[in-house]
Amino acid sequence: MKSLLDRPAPTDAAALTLRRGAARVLIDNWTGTSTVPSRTLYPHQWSWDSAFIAIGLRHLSARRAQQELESLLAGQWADGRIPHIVFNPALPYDAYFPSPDFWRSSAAGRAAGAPAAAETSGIVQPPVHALAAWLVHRADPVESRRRGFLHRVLPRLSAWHDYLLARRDLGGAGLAAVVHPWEPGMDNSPCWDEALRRIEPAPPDAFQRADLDHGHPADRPTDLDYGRYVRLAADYRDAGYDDRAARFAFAVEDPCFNALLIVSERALAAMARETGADATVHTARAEALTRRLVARLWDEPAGIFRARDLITDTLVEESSVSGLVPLLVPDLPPHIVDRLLDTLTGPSFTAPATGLVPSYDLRGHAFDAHRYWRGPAWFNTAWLIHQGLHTHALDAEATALRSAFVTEAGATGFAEYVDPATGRPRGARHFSWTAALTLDLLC
Ligand code: 9WN
Repeated sequence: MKSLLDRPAPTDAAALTLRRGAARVLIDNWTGTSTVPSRTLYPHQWSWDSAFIAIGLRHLSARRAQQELESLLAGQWADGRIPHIVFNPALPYDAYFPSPDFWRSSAAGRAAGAPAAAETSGIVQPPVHALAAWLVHRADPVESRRRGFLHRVLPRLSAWHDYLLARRDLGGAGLAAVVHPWEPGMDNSPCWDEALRRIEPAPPDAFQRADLDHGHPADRPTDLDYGRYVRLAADYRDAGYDDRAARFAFAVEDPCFNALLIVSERALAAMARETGADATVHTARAEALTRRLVARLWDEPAGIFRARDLITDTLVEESSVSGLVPLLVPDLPPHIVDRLLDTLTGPSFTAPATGLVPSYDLRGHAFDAHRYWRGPAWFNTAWLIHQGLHTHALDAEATALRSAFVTEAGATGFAEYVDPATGRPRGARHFSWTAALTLDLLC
């Protein structure tokens, strides 16, 4: 983490222009209390987006970065979950689907502790928040202490992790499970295809997509995917978002999600030490989670971490960028780091034209260069892998990835994702986490 704070300021004119462009995106996408991922496609507040955005915002205003995280935490449920969307009440319901009248959090989620004052979704996203909070604190410790930032967020972030480790340990082996493809943040990854085939889709006339008003159909999940997303979310809602009562038809242990939990537990330990609280519980959790991640999700012959489908209790034989993100974990066995590096730099994940990391195996049977999480290269996962490379002192590889990131982010107008073979932008432009993480790499 220290390396994030030690980088030299940009020195040349191109970097300064890029920095200004990235700052402009974050200013334009700021609503007054938080930042939308995109003014068109995603006009509310998203959970892991806000964490990545805060990591970049801290270079513009530590105060605003704190606000970004605290506004998200205002939507936290009493059971500890941080919902994946906090809705902006000023927007009409047709601005995004599924809208508040689908999730009905304040009514359907009342027993699970949904807030009465805000409408949110009922599912979660990867736990990047504690890592983000610690980096935000480190950016301006004086301002952070003055506002009591860590004292305010530490109990909430601890409750969030407690929720994941207690209520979401659906496999009973000490890892957190996701119960909807939106939860790992990689909606239509081929990793979920087999599990989703078991789900009866909601009928097409039961819902109206809003994403196709702003996104190209070839870049987005299909209608069949949406039918299944709707079915799973509606079933969870109808069970009162109660993790003990719900009968999950989709339950997966995802490597990226759990790697982020480990790194965020380590961040909680750092925050606890800083505030004079007990850090040992978080350190012990991070160590135990690391052992379980390796025991349950490492695929030695494949040289990558894999998702575990808890309904069949088998590893999913698809290679996605999620399986490379555990490079972030500092105390991985050295031979696993070596194998991950081989996989990252091998033919499945080396996109020569861009130098970015595709979201799915370039040689995989389901690879699609345009369709969302089925091949395009994303900037948040590139940033995570960049951090992982530095964590293991793979500085030359980290520098190469950083340079590819900054070049492509600038050339594409801060695109949501790019075709890894051509570098052409796909999805939304002026996308907040792309801009925020560019700023972070430039500062
Ligand atoms: C559903 C906001 C989010 C990201 C996810 C990305 C996409 C939403 C959607 O956009 O998901 O949550 O409507 O497709 O997959 O990672 O957080 O940027």
